[in-house]
Amino acid sequence: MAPLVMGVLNVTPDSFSDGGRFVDPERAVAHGLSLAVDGADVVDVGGESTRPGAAPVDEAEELRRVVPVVEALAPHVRVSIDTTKAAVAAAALKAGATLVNDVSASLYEVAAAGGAGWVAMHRKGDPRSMQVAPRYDDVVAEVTAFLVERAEVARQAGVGEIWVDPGIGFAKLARHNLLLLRHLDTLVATGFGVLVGTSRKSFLGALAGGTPPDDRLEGSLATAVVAMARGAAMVRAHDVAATVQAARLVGSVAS
Ligand code: HH2
Repeated sequence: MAPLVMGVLNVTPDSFSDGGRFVDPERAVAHGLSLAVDGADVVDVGGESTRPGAAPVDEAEELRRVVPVVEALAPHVRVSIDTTKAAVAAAALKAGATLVNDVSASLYEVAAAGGAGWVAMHRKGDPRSMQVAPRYDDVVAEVTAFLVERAEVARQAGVGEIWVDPGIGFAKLARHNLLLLRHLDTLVATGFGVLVGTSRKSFLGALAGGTPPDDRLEGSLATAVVAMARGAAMVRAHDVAATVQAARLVGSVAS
């Protein structure tokens, strides 16, 4: 079976690659629908940027950004809500989302209460501090242990669909990201579904000699293919049509 593709829809003024393009709800909904047409299995709606250095958004503003967009998209495509706030996750589930994409790895109770799936992502610190000298003795072992612990807690709390995500670019240097991709089999071996998001991230720009976010398609696809070939069951991407093609190819080779 082909790995799934989660399409990114940032309803924010300041996301690192598509910030400001979809703040208007009508444009956001239109883009979400186009991601579905392009083959996204899930559209991931976010109202707060997690990029390094991003300023926090207050709850009322985040609700105002995401709820109408989730409501409009949910009848047409599976919607995940990318948030770290319990109230935003709960409101999005009420509006029709069925997956909580949680970069704080803390909202499993909201997912359990709403009968939704849950993504636990690894990071250290918050967006303001996370790229200040991240240090690991063994990044693969530390990230895996953290995610397994979170996933077990969520399972105990009654979450039926659990995904784990190594958090590429979140409190990680380029070499940490590469190690996590190289040894993704360790995370896959835990038995939890693995989600990976490398799309347009800055380590790809750095490795390719300084390309800006919109020019990182090749690196995004190459790393998505590596992740899928190593067992990731879902990848998170901005360039959905190209990533869906790559996912189908990986699926054909694997089966
Ligand atoms: N990356 C970003 C946001 N959410 N969620 C998961 N599960 N995994 C990721 O790797 C991940 C994520 C960052 O990308 P983006 O949404 O494009 O940017 P921003 O946070 O600036 O809105």
